[in-house]
Amino acid sequence: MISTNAGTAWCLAAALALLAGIGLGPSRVGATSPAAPPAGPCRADAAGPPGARMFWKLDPQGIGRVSLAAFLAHRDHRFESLDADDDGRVSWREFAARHASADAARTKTSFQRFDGDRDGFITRAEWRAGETERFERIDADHDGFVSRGEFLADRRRVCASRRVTATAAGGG
Ligand SMILES: [Ca+2]
Ligand SMILES: [Ca+2]
Repeated sequence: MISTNAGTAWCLAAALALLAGIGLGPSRVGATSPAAPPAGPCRADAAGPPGARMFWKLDPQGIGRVSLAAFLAHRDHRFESLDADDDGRVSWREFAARHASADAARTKTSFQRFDGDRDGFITRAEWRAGETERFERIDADHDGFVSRGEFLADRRRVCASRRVTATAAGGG
């Protein structure tokens, strides 16, 4: 009985720590980051969503790192949600439909990166190859795991490059 209570207490503590980590806890973060990135669709600061929330989806138990297998399992769900007609491959139409609010050129580039043989469809094998490549790029220390820090660092890089692209495209 005692050990069950202790376990419950530990879980609560872990949950609270997790909440603090994703920016829902005490507002320590606001005080220490005067130069927080501007709010927008691509916020990826280490403290707040969506970067931390994305990692939390990969690592719901709060272990702090994700294996390739776990990463691919998570990304398989994404593939299945993109494959609207359930034929086992993602067409350009299906892909574009789910990225309607994103920048069109970037969506095209992203699709082509996955569509290795350029036949206009992303197969599951192509998808996994692309996601494996992505995992390996994020895993900066090459220990076979993507840590929370590595993941957030990658989000910051991606967002920074998007801002540069947006400036180049719209800044005239
Ligand atoms: Ca399909
Ligand atoms: Ca790593």
